[in-house]
Amino acid sequence: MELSATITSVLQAYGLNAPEYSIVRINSGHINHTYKIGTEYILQRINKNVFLHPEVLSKNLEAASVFLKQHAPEYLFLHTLKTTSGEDLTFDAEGYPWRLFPYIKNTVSINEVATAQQAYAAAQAFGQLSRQLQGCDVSKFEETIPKFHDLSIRYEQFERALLHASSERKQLANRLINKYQAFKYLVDKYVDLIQSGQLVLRIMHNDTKINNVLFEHGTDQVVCVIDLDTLMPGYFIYDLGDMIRTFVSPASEEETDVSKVRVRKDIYQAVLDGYLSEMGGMLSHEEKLAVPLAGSIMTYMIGLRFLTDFLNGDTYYQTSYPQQNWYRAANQLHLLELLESQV
Ligand code: ADP
Ligand code: GN1
Ligand code: MG
Repeated sequence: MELSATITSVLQAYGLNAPEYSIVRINSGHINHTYKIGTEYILQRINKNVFLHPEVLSKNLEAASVFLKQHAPEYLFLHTLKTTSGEDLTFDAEGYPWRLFPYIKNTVSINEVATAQQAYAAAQAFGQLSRQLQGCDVSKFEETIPKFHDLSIRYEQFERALLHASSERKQLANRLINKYQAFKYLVDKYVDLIQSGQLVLRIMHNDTKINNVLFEHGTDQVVCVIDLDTLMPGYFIYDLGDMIRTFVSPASEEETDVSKVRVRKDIYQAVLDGYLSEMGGMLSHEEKLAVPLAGSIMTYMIGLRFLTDFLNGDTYYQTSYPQQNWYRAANQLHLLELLESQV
């Protein structure tokens, strides 16, 4: 079925008449296909190759929503709308799950942090989500992607990709491969940290990059966090680290000129201050000792994932030009080198 016919029939499931709306694709995410429907809705096609059990996404959202309604009724938690038959998802003819959200008006998402105020506000918002969910039964949540942020599994996936990569891609990535291998000591640090048992399993957002926050248009105020597909058990270093990864540089992970990738110390500090303003009281003394590792672990992990995807022939992340995953991996390597030279 052609895309507009698919969207028309998906919208019908929600009782909406497609010709009444302008339909605009939003390209900022790497995983799902997102469409703005008029000024009322966000329609998303879930990537079924990434989320093999989409009903788990709905189950986790529901668990969080029920808890928050009871314990933090004022909190703006983005929940899907139901189809006319009361379902959270609807499936198209190709078996892709779709879902609908209310469009949060008068908001923007950004791909680079411009000010320390933005960094503080976004970090505070991600911290607030986990703080509000403190006390919620973690066993009510399932992993939507198993072992999502397990760095040793990500390293194994990288090694497997090396075995199966085409000689052309391996050749192109030779320098990056050697450099990423040289940072393997971070896997050991990660394993030691997890095995120490000092980190508490909490409900984390697990994808805290800066474009997963909606800012009020024209201000540095956060309206809400979005992209809750990986709202599931995890450790605080995942959220804090992914914020450091995506907030501190004035150039985003898409920048192909690595000389523009920098670590802004004031922004780094604002991330810590904003996050700890919410989570500081929750984290143990031992957890706080892990704070300096968070940025490097997540930058290494996501960089490895970009490189792995390049070696696998770009099967996971959406790309818009042939070497995009190579450039993303090179960008993240540069950021990692900067972060590691500062500890
Ligand atoms: P992906 O999982 O592919 O990253 P997201 O859920 O992050 O998809 O959505 C992609 C983009 O769509 C966001 O960065 C934001 O700009 C916009 N967006 C998503 N949901 C909403 C919403 N409810 N209201 C307004 N904008 C939204
Ligand atoms: C993906 O969906 P999006 O674009 O917010 C990815 C994250 C990576 C990020 C890197 C489910 O996030 O883990 O950190 O790309 N999400 C998934 O940009 O794999
Ligand atoms: Mg996103």
